Amino acid sequence: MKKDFFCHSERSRGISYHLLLKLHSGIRSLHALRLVRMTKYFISKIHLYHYIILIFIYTTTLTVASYQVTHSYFSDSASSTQNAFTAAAVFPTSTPTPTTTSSNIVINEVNSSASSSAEWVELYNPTSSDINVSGWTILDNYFSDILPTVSPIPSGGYAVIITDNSVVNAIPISAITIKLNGNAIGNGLANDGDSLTLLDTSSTKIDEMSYGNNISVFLIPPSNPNINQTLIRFPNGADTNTANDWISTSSATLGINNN
Ligand SMILES: [Ca+2]
Ligand SMILES: [Ca+2]
Ligand SMILES: [Ca+2]
Repeated sequence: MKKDFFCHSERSRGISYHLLLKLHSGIRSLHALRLVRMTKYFISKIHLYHYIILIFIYTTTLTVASYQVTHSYFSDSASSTQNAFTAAAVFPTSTPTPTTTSSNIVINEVNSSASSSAEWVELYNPTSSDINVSGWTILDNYFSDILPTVSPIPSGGYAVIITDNSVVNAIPISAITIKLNGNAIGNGLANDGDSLTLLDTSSTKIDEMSYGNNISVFLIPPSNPNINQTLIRFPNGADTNTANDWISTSSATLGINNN
């Protein structure tokens, strides 16, 4: 009995132990299952986090790239726009075209290389109005002469100042002949250099020039012309108030256009 009891007890304990093992195993299995589920859960969460992180990184990259592209675009656009504005702003202040035509009578051609009686000075009226030069004054480096009463120089027309019409006798009819009293323009136009100044009746300086070794008007004057040459404004009537307006020519254009 005791043995039976013992045996029973032993069997009961064996069964209990077996049951405990089963229970333990079940618990372990349950824990293992939970562990697997939790692991899967965390893995899934980790994947989700990875996805979120990747999406975040991707979105951030796109945003940065978009910003860079946008920034670059506006930067280029601004530059182009600025260039356009700069160019547009320059137009109104561009270098003005120099005044190449006088608004009054100009000394247009000078024959100084001849003897005094053969010398002449051509005047040109580049304006749109006739201009009366009667009573005006012509000066060289030494003397002055008053111009006699003559017909006005027509718009675009010419006049020639002379002293001896028997020597200078090829003035075209279209030009006004202005014959001075006396035998020279001033004290004569020196071949190596002289000056000429034209004043109106109010003694206002209308035009002036110098050539050769005379620097009273131009510090660097046009060279004195050779014998049988004249000095001309070229192009005809050019007037920038510099020696560049003047050249020598062997083809005199007495009383007509210098071109
Ligand atoms: Ca002379
Ligand atoms: Ca002189
Ligand atoms: Ca001429």
